[in-house]
Amino acid sequence: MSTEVESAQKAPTPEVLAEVEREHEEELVTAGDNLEALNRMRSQFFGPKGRITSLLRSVGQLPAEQRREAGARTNQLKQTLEAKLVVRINALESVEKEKELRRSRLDLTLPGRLAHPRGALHPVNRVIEEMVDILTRMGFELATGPEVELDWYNFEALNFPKDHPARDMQDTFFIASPDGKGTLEHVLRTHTSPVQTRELERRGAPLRIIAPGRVYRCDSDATHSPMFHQIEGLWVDEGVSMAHLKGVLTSFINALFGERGVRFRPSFFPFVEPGVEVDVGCVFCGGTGCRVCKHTGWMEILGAGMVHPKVLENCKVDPERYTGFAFGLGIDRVAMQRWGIDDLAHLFRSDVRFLSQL
Ligand code: 2U9
Repeated sequence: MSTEVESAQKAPTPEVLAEVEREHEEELVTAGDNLEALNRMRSQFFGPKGRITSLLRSVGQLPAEQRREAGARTNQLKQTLEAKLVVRINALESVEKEKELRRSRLDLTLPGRLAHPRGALHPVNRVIEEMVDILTRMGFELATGPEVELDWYNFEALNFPKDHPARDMQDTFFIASPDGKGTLEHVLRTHTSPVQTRELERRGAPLRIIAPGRVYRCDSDATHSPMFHQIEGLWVDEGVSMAHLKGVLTSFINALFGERGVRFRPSFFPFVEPGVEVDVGCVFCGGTGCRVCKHTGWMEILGAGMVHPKVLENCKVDPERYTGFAFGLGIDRVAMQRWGIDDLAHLFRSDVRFLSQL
């Protein structure tokens, strides 16, 4: 390939123009479909320092009588050669553009790239749904209530004595009254029992309800969280007895854990009389004894009892006519047992890496 300087010094004689044309032809063949090479050629021949541009400039150096013809010839050649080049460049550019359009064409039928991965119910909600499903099939209705409660519905109506440890600041979150005075009248509910005291007072007997939900206690370690979940049940009607309590709870536990044995032990809660604690045959060892059940073969699962007559009275239900039983259990503990979770906090961290393993 000859340099720009070399041709700049030549005058545009027919021989020089023929040589330039031949070179242009050769380089056009060499460049082929290479767009970059063709563009380079364009500036080498027709750019400000290009060979044809230099030839045009050198027309002025020719004797006056030759200038006109040499100028016309050179211009004619410039137009012919540049047109050839531009046609090729344009054709290649439109092929490239077409290719690019094909590459970037929008397919509106494709699923969105930012589609959210499918989620799943939280393990606690899965257990709640399962329990609610079992109990509603037994005729219990779902009830809900406030999480900020009055002392009356959370403690007093349930026969908690004034000096009961649960009423201590160490155990319960007390909420300041709107005037800022510490009247100790509002608490974060420590169990879902106030849902039942409210419903019993509002709707009276007969009543068969369950109350799942969040509850709050001043407690925090590997097995206790300041917020956890409970489900409670209450059945009040004429003639409800301990036999109903045992029958309903045995069916409930069998449906939840499979038939592995149920055991009732006497216990005490201020809102029931008599009170019981209910165990299920250990789900880990099947009853032979292991570390989880502390080698007893049993796992404590819920508390229950016949509703204390004083509680019925506090809820404006006649204890001479009606009797009832109630039960309560922690939902998080059941979820921990079911999926072998060793730290309660895992349930409340909302870490998808953990939750998606369940
Ligand atoms: C009314 C009358 C009685 C609800 C009951 C229990 C027994 C019980 C604990 C289990 C583990 C709470 O999560 S836990 O710490 N609950 O043992 N709860 S009877 O008794 C009621 C409720 C409402 C009107």
